Amino acid sequence: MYKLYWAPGSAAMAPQAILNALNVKHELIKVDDDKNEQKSAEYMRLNPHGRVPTLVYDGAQVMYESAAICLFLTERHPEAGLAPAPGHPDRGLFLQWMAYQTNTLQEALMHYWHGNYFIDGVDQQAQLSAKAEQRVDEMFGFLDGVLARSGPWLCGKNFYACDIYLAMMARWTRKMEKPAVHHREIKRLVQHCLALPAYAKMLKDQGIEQTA
Ligand SMILES: N[C@@H](CCC(=O)N[C@@H](CS)C(=O)NCC(=O)O)C(=O)O
Repeated sequence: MYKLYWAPGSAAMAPQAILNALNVKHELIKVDDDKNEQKSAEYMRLNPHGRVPTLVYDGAQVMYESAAICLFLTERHPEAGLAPAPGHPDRGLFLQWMAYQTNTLQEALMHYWHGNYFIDGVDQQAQLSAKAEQRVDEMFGFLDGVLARSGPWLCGKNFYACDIYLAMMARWTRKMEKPAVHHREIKRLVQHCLALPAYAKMLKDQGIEQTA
């Protein structure tokens, strides 16, 4: 039994879709970020950074960081085939794309959405956000090229959790002048994810929409 603490449209999207895809018993606990519940003393005992998602497993084990949760869940339930096992030829690329997305793409998206975390001053934050929007589009352009050259998925022929993670990242660009889905292959990947019952259920349960 797992417990996932989530907020709508947050970094909980991919772990939640993966829990559905793995078909494992889990409980969803909403953290209302409109009420700043992620900063409540009770939640911060689980996640001292006051961010979502957080996963509780095996009774009292707690972990956070969305990409780590995706890696952990897919390895624990290998029968679903959402991660290549150690030794599989796709393993290196799979780890690369998970790390790239959480470490590079997601960080640029944080600059776009939350300039105030990085710099003081409204004008400076607007400048940071504009620069980040440009960088994010370059990164999606790069990933689009990868999918076109050696797809259809990030690791080639096999669809994995890193592709679900990319669909989550794409939603975070929805307010940009050029959302990620303006890139043809990204659009195709997101459309595929939207058609997956596990992904569609996550969107419905979170009460959010995604288009491609
Ligand atoms: N790298 C973390 C980022 C988590 C994160 O920043 N979550 C956001 C929502 S997407 C959050 O909880 N923000 C609330 C806050 O910063 O107060 C992850 O992937 O889990």
